Amino acid sequence: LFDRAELAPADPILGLTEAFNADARPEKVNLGVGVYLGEDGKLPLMASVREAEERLVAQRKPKSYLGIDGMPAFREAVRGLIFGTEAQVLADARVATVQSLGGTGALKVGADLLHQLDPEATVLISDPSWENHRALFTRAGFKVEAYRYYDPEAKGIDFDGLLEDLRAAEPGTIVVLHACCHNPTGYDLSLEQWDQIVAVLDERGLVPFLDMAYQGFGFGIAEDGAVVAKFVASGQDFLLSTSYSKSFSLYGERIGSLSVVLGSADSAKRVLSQLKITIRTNYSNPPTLGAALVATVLTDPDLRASWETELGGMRSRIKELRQVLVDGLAARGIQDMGFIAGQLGMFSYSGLTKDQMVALRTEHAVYGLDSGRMCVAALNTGNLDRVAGAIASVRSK
Ligand code: PLP
Ligand code: TYF
Repeated sequence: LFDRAELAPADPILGLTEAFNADARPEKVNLGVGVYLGEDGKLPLMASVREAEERLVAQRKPKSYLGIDGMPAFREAVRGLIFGTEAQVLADARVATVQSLGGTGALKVGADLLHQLDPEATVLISDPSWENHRALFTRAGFKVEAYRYYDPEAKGIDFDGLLEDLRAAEPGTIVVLHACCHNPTGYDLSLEQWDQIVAVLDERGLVPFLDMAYQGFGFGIAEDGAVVAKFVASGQDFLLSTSYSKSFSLYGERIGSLSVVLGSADSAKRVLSQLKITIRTNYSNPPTLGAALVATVLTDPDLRASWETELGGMRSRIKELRQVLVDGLAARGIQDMGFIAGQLGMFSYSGLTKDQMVALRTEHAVYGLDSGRMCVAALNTGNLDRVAGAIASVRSK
């Protein structure tokens, strides 16, 4: 039987980290995986999260099972964060929300639900998108295609192409959209452009699946979440996956949520029952710690304020790092990479070619993706000069 198992290629992003770890050069820099690192080059434990964990440990609670859909206090808190505590759609009980194993788990539970309801539907993802979008929806049984998004000439979004591709999609097509901080390009739609997208999705009877993995890393928590309210206001059904991996620096706790917004409380009840079957037959119920930490931070006023300040600090530091990189490149005669400063979130689509990215890795021990994507959130004052020098060097060849 197992002779039939072929050797699968490594995940293009996580596989790079393995290569990085095996690299003996002390000056190496990992700009591959999307992880925010502090000035010391290490993964931060946020003070608000640490305090919440200390309080939880002090309680010495027994470790019972959670419900299939997760911790009620967590679901309540994140629904407030995503939709607004006073949102009418919540009061109307039109949202089905489950706790998930990170943003990835939310996408997979959502994909499984959709596949059960409409196995013939096509899924559209952005060109380019997070690598795992294609793999995950393909594995869930869907045919996956792409809509135009990035325009390399304009260093921005091909908005006309995007609209055209959405208008041409069959009704019932599932459209995966990055709510903010587009991975990998760093280019987001303006609010006016979102209005047009929301309208086209509605008119064409498409099924929006918003993926929000970086809330708070673009312009702010409320600003980055504004697109959610636009979808709610449009009255169409949609799915929303969220991740707290980055915004709470809780990568390994695997904490996220999936919400499905529907037209009636009855639909929400039926959909929730189906989501629970998907979860039950995969991993029964989710783990507790990440949910308890996020719920504690969001509901305690002091911890909440501290978390918002810390997240704001990460956001503004990334912006500074972008600018220092642009300045460092300019000082080395590279004048045409100023766009890095204006991109949003953790990533920069640098425009470097695959050959240049390989040269960065082999000659300079600077690891980024072959697509040219670099995680600017892993830069610090200690490695910025080297990275700028390395980019300038591969550009001059
Ligand atoms: N969606 C996007 C666009 C991402 O960049 C990520 C990154 O990790 C995820 C989903 C998955 O989030 P998580 O690590 O919480 O599973
Ligand atoms: O794009 C990234 O780097 C992050 C982290 O299979 C990640 O989203 C990368 C690959 C993967 C899971 C998470």
